[in-house]
Amino acid sequence: MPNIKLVDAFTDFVEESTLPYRQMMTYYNCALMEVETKFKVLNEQFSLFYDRNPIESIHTRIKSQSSILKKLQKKNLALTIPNIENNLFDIAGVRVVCSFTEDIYSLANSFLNQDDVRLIEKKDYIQNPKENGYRSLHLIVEIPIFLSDEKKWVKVEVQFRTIAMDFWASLEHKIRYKKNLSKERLNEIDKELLECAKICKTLDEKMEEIKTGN
Ligand code: 0O2
Repeated sequence: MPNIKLVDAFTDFVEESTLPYRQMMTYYNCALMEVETKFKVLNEQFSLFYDRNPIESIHTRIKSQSSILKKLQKKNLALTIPNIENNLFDIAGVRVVCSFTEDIYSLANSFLNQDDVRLIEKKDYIQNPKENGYRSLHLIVEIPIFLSDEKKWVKVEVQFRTIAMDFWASLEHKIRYKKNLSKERLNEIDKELLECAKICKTLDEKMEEIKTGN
């Protein structure tokens, strides 16, 4: 159920700044198309050389209005277009779900080696998982989009996960945000989810071993 006050605040803001807001969102959408195409190209080339596709699926999304507002509030920032552009780097998000952990690093390297991709930040939650067990490789990059009369650099967050990492993260999100759970039950759930994250890690390692024959 969306938070009505947040939705109202955003509706007022969009109405007051219709054109700049639509322009900003169009830039993020164009950047998503560019990045998605880059990964589709890499997937094709990889399958030519190795006879298999390293990418299972690619998802793109624009951050929801209520998430944008919540994140600005968390950072104590007012709802303005410059605040969104200069402080929120995950408005445009791409999730690349890969077959094997090794594929994540090969794809990330090939992507970052492209001369029109600027790395802004890298968080490796595969090498250093979050305390709750979350694993994924996050990159914040800037890529150019070519408009009729200018070139504009736009930030995009790319999350790389294996199928097992994605399975865990998707279900964790659903389970953790279930309402009306007692503190004791939440603690139990945390422990059980951490256990599941370890099982997913073992599965990824086992699959990698089977693939390489070691
Ligand atoms: P949504 O719905 O994807 O937009 P920062 O962005 O640097 O200010 P933050 O938000 O801690 O700080 O960044 P981080 O750690 O890179 O995580 C951002 C995103 O990663 C989240 O987006 C989730 O998509 C995913 N993520 C991070 N930790 C977890 C986790 O424990 N469980 C799951 N399921 N996903 C996680 P948002 O903004 O939360 O939401």
